[in-house]
Amino acid sequence: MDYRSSEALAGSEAPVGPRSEDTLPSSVSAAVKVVIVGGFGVGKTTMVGSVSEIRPLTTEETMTQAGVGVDDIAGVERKTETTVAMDFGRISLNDQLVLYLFGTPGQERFWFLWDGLFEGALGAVVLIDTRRLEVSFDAVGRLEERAVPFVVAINAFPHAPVYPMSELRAAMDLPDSVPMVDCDARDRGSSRDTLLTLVRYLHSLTTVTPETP
Ligand SMILES: Nc1nc2c(ncn2[C@@H]2O[C@H](COP(=O)(O)OP(=O)(O)OP(=O)(O)O)[C@@H](O)[C@H]2O)c(=O)[nH]1
Ligand SMILES: [Mg+2]
Repeated sequence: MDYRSSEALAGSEAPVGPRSEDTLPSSVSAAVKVVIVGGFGVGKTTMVGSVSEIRPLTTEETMTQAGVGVDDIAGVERKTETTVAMDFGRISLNDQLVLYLFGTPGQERFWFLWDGLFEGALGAVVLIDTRRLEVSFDAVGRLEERAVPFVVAINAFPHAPVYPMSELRAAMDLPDSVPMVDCDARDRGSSRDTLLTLVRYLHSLTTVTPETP
């Protein structure tokens, strides 16, 4: 697993000042803001952490008794930490294009932060867990309201039921134009492929189809 947590790095003897991987190559000509969204525990922090080439910023806090009766943890009872503000990471897809990744908090009590995080986003990845599809419905609704284009990534959890994509698409009421992909948020390559799917989709939306006379 290519996941680097802030905690692991905080204890290491990091040199002072920017590291070489923190500075952008001068060839970069486009930066795109992308949000990673979805319900509680679908793997947003994991995806930002696995794919980021810089040390990801995370705002994870330990889940405490205070959340009992407030937070819906059905299906993810073993989860011990949750994002309380945002995740942040960066990935260069090629010499020219860099994506800034913002992971949203999944707990309903923090959803008021979503609007700020969506500001200026050119696209989004909606992560879904097939055991709990409904937890990502609100994220899809908010993106549609704000006309932020998105792709849906089916995150592979153990023992999660496997459904044909057409059934998932119907269950989520997604138009055929919205790309759906399988992914494993823990895997850098798989997360990167998901982001590439999003970028290709965004590109296709900007390609003007000539009108037939
Ligand atoms: N098997 C498997 N486990 C995963 C995958 N992605 C995430 N996990 C695990 O699922 C748990 C939740 O992942 P997070 O990345 O914290 O989920 P999140 O969406 O950021 O959660 P919130 O911020 O609390 O909404 C963690 O224990 C991860 O290790 C995956 O693709 N496969
Ligand atoms: Mg998180």
